[in-house]
Amino acid sequence: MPNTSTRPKRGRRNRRVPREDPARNELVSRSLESAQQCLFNQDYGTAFVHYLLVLNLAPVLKDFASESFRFTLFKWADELDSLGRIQDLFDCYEQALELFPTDEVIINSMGEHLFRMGFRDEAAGHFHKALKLKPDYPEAKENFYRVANWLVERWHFLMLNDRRRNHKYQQAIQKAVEGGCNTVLDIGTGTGILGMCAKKAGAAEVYACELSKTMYELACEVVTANGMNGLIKILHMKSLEMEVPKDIPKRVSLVVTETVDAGLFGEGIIESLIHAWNHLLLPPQSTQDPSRPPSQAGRVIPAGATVFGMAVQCLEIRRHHRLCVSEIGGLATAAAGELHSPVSCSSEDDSTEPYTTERLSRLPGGYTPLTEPFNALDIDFNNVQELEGLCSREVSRVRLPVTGEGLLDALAVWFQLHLDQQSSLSTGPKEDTCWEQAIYPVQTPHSRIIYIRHVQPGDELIVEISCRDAYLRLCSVAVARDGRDLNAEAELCSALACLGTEQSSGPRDYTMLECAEMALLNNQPYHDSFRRALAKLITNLKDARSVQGPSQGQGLEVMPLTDPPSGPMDPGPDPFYVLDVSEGFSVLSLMAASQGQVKAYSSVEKTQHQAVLRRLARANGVPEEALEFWLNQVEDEQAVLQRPSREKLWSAIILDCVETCGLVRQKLMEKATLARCLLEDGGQIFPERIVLYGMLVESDTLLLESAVQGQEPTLGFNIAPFINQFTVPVHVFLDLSTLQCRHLSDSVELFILDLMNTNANYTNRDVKVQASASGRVTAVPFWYQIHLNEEISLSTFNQDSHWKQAAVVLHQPLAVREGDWVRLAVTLQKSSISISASIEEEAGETGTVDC
Ligand code: 44T
Repeated sequence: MPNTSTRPKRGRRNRRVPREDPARNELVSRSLESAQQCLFNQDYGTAFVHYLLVLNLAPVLKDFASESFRFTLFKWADELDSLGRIQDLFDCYEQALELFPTDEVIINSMGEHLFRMGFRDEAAGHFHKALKLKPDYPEAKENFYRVANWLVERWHFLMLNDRRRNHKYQQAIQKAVEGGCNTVLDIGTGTGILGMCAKKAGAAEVYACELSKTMYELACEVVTANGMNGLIKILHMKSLEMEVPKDIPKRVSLVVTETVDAGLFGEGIIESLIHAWNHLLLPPQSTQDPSRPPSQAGRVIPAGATVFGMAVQCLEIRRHHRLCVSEIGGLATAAAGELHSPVSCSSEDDSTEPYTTERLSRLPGGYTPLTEPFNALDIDFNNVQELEGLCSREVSRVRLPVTGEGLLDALAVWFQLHLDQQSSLSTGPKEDTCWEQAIYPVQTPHSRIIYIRHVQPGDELIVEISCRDAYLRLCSVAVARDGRDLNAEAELCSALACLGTEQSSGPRDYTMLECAEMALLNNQPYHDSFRRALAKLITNLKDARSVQGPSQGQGLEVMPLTDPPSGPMDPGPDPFYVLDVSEGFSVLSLMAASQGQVKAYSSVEKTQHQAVLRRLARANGVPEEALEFWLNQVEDEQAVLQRPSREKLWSAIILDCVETCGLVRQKLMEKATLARCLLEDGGQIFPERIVLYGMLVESDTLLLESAVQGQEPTLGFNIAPFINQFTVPVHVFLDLSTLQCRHLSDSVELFILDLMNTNANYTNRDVKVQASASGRVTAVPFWYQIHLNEEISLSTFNQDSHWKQAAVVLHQPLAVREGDWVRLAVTLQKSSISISASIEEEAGETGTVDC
């Protein structure tokens, strides 16, 4: 080692400098003192500047001061955030990362700020980096898992695992390239698979574009790993921004693309292809001059598509898109007015989407076809005039014979993608396909029209098909029975009935609710359970007050449950304070207020939603002052959990503990701990306890949705290790009742979360469960029993539930034989669950708890 004597010395001398410089040392120690003093005084901005100075001058102090430095940074960043000083906030993080470039806590925290500000990709990049630095860091893990779905949507796994689809595309591309199309552009390349097919088929030049940054980076990695670096030019841009010769040297002879969603046009394929024909593709093969060689003509794979539609009855769709109940937890709902889901085709409103997507075959409760499938549209992607004419086309009307009896809930849409003359892919509900169908729910129109929804064979359904703003729109506009338009008649009757009433003036307002909020409103067992549990609590508290005497409450007399408190002039008995901190729209506060002698606070934020609650309160005889909006009262949203007033405590706090997707809500236990301190004696948190249940299953579907299964499905290309970095072990939004799987055990209690005694909780638990059949355990689906009190509980795995279920997909499938005992090591850190499974040699008791 010839040079070691000189180089380290220089380093050592450099490092010694600060120690040898008393003035510098003095500055460091004074700044450190000031930093600590400022920190003590909660002057985080100044403390941060002092710490920066100290650590830049004396890096040896990094270990000593890192904790306080981080604390200061986070506090200062929160202040900057609330002041809207975003640039300053990120400058602070940059400075902190110069000092601590591999500090996963700082990186993760910066990600959280980025995320809150809507920079999802950047945020996810930070969570990913923090996790790479410390794979077991629970905060980063939880954050990364929550955003991975947005970075790389789960359907990428499904599409890549779909051998048939990959094979058909490959065949069509190979045929086109061998037929002479030797310059190729792959629009929306994803992982690069179609571009690689073209190259492998022998195309001379292959270009690919991808608008998502994460997918673009993945495509670059994949192409390199498959030895095609430099052979495929990948551009990180939307195809609409591409120009010849700036981005590609000349027009290409083949565009390949699969930029289609369940509704065919939702990824903008019409616009992309019009642009491609006008700017990126050679002119099409013309009928006048068929002699032009394929290398001199342009074409597109897929060549076109046929869209199908079908009217269906489906309770699951209905309860997510319209209010189906006239009473919720004792409250009449009529006064709520028109409630709409954000999916509506008839609406002129930009805030709604024309369709949602579902896999019809997996909808709990199934569906009933009300018509035969009908041909809604044919489109030729090789005909630019047709593409351009699509949006200006007249709205077409079709009359469809009704073939089944039932309630018209939705129009379902799917398509056949014609790759070329010979080969096509179908996304239909009866196909063995990974595709979902587009669902156009039939909404109650905004006007007074009473829409006839009950149809029967012999009726005719009139459906309008249009293509406004390049979205395919299907709208059922009328039902004809015996040749008469039933809706027009109903409208006329309704108009007559409303004549002279205020309703007849102009269209009525409506309020938008998310699909999950709508399903929650329709969930009667949920509201009835809360109503009973609240009534019980209030009765108990009243009893307790009457025993304790007037010192505890001003009024002694116990009011009947249904009686509202007396008017504002009469102070009446001291009310019970109830706080509902449910996320989104919730009527629980109103239900509490309707019990009488209750002052309820709702955390509903949207003014429109508050207005609905006020209308419902008025119509249900709840005095105005019995319901207040908590977020209007507290200045800081983060400080939602406070006492109702300085001298009062809450009788009940309602916490929203399980998200619709099937996961425990983030920071639930922290909230419960805080809530516990704000309760009066005998007060309660709802729910008081939640119990997690799970079971062993063998499900290939879950595997296919979570990771690319080797090289075989992807035409031999090496893609899996790259995209699988975005695998998330917990699957959300599952419909467990219709998931294709084999049950390999009974359900078993996995975990208990005690919200009334947060100290009683643990983070790890070993559970033993016996296999009831032989097979491969690939996943552990889980759900919750939510205990409002000792007697009343709700399951999140139930037909009326607005909740979906979730599942942990095991890292490696576990082979079991019937009768084997399986040990599940369950961990709940923060709010994220992880489970590993192993065969237990000896049978034993369930539930070893490790605190
Ligand atoms: N999902 C289907 C839709 N892109 C597929 O960024 C089927 C959904 C689906 N890039 C369940 C099952 C399934 N220029 O990475 C994306 C996207 C990109 C573009 C450049 C453009 N003009 C575009 C337009 C889109 O293309 C990639 C594929 S889009 C495919 C959508 C399995 N749920």
